[in-house]
Amino acid sequence: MRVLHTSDWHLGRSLYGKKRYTEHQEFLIWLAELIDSESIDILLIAGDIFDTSTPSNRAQELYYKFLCKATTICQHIVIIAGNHDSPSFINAPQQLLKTLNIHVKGEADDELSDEVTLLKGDNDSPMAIVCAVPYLRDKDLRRTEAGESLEDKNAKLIAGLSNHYNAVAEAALELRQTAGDIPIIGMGHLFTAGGKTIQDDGVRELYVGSLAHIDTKIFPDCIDYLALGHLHIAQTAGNISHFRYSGSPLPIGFGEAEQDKKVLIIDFKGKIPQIQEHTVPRFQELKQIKGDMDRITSQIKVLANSCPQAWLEISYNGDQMVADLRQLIEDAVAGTDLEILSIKNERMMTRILTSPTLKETLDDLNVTQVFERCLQAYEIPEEDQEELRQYYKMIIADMQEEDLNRE
Ligand SMILES: [Mn+2]
Repeated sequence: MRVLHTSDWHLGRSLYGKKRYTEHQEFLIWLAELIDSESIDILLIAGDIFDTSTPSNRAQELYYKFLCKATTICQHIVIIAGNHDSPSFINAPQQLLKTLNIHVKGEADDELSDEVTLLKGDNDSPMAIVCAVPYLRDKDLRRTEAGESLEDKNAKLIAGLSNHYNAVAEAALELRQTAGDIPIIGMGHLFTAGGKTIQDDGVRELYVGSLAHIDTKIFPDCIDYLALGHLHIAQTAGNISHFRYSGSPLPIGFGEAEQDKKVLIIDFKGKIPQIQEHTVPRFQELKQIKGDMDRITSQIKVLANSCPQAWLEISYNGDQMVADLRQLIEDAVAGTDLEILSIKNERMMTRILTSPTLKETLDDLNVTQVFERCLQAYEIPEEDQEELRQYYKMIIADMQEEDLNRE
């Protein structure tokens, strides 16, 4: 039995306002061909299918067209929602998709055994048991009580996750008693302790500090392979070789641009998984250039030859103040197919951040920087700042967890 594990597609994502549907389309065509040529039986998608909880019609079209194709070339597809997905959106077509052997799990069920599915192959023979645990939201995991500390909250979150996975695993073991000695595959969308992230990937900022870091000990021993999503770099969880993040197939930001992106193919010999990584082609080159004006112009010349269609993120950090930076850079790319997505003047940024008298706009700052500015402006004592930062991150995380179109 062969399984393919992928996650974090973020369909509908744009980069500095530039839409990325073409890359996603090319990825999905490539993926369907791989599923076919590698004779995949089960496809697992471990969350963050979409970038937002209200995906555009075009993003939805990509998703459904892919599913329509994939269901003709593999036997089962199991999909869980991630923190970016709307649970109710993912669940809405559940009954219809079930008829095509596509199993979607948008949110935690009251009846946890409903997250456990026995997948059957030819002649109705049992192939695998999948524990499809979606991204678990705060409200799924704990009851809030007045006056509880951050430590109380984190301890409850971790206990809630651990209980959830244990209950699901128990249901899987019970099922295995009748189904025969087949693999138990876990799924999840969460940040495990020690996970690698990258600046500006939209994951890191939420977790720096003391938000719950989940030890892989919470996952029950009976899981033969754990297909995780959420982190964009392909990696093991807790150094356990059969607990894996596939990572995102496309670089979500320029920071990820130089990494090889992967999907994972797992062959089960009995219950033992053998894992191979498949590198995803780069459908769009993303290049970062950082330096003074000389370095920027010379790098542009190099890239115009070596990587002529690349999208560029340029940071100027030279000593001189350059007033017409944008114009100079636009002149340098004129006549090439290189496309500039972002120009950052780091010299200017540093001055803005240290000198509140200079004009600054919200375009120059991300939400974390805005909050830092508030801490300064209200002269919050140093010793109170860290706690406020943590509460702020919790509020941002809660806002991202709202399921706006549920009704
Ligand atoms: Mn995620």
